[in-house]
Amino acid sequence: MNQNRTFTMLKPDSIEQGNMLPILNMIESSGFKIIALKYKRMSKDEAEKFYSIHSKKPFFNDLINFITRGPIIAAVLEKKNAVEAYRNLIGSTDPNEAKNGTIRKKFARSKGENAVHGSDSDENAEIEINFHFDNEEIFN
Ligand code: 3AN
Repeated sequence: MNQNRTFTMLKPDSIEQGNMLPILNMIESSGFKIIALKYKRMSKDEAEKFYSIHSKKPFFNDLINFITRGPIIAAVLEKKNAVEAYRNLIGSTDPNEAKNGTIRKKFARSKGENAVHGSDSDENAEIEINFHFDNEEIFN
């Protein structure tokens, strides 16, 4: 398993609020190399597959409606211990609990609309990378 890669998604709220470049800038200036990048809108079908782990949660419908309401940026990031390093950079799911200096503290408005996604394990990073990218779309 590749411990040096993670997957991120800039969610529709980030794009709507004009935070695409500031967030990508924070990612790069924190030492992550962006080795794949895609601007796309997820279909409901894709979103339900991507978030299938949450399908029984009470917020599932809201999550699917939110994530499909506009385009997202999908990216593969490279850094040593990428998953943990990126979870530290994005901060807690709830922006009220996120530490100063994190992406969610700066850009997220709520637990539902929380600016970015970051993989939570090496195993899920591989699954999420493969979900959004073909091998030839990744540059490293
Ligand atoms: P994280 O994105 O920090 O890994 P998860 O995996 O617990 O958090 O949740 C996945 C996504 O589901 C979150 N990014 C958020 O958008 C949404 N979510 C989680 N908990 C809630 C909640 N209580 N209410 C609304 N949306 C939620």
